[in-house]
Amino acid sequence: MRLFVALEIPPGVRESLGEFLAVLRALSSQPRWVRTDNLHITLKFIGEVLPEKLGDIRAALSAVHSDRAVTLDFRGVGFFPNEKRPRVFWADVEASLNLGQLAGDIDSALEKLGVPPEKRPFSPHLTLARFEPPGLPEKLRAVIQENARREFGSVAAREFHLIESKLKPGGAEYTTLETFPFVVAEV
Ligand code: 2AM
Repeated sequence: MRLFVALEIPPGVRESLGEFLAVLRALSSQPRWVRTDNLHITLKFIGEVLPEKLGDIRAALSAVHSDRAVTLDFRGVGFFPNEKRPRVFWADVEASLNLGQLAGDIDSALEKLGVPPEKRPFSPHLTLARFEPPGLPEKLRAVIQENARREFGSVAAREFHLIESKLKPGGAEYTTLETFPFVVAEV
């Protein structure tokens, strides 16, 4: 089974991102737009694991905590690796410092179970579309530039989720397997 750990986004943020994506989708079908229901912030991509490992993964994740909620501000959009030959179009996430700590703790907890650790520093983002092949359709350039600092809302997150991803011809299908409240003692 293919697994990852993610934060969900609240309905208000999902709606405002959905409105923006509907405008872009109407202009061009070219990048693979992420379905609004599927938007999430990945904290750790686990990848393929044997179902027998699930119990250990759940136990490891339930031991990861933070002393306060993670605050997230969704503001602005951009491209990875750059606007010239983009592969990913994302919404920027400005997060409280404990988010990086949380992602690092999840990474370390899973490494003990044999999940390969991240090599790159954690960079929170919300993937909105994937370009295959890389390259921004001209029709989208101006409208994306006009919305480069668009606000989508904010949230205080107190739980993360273990999600199974099933790759289907129509796009990935996600199922939440377990939700982990991570705040132990809020100050
Ligand atoms: P992304 O948002 O940056 O595309 C499920 O596939 C989630 O895991 C996606 O949101 C994706 O992040 C993330 N992910 C991270 N590394 C991945 C990898 N090597 N293959 C597939 N997904 C990956």
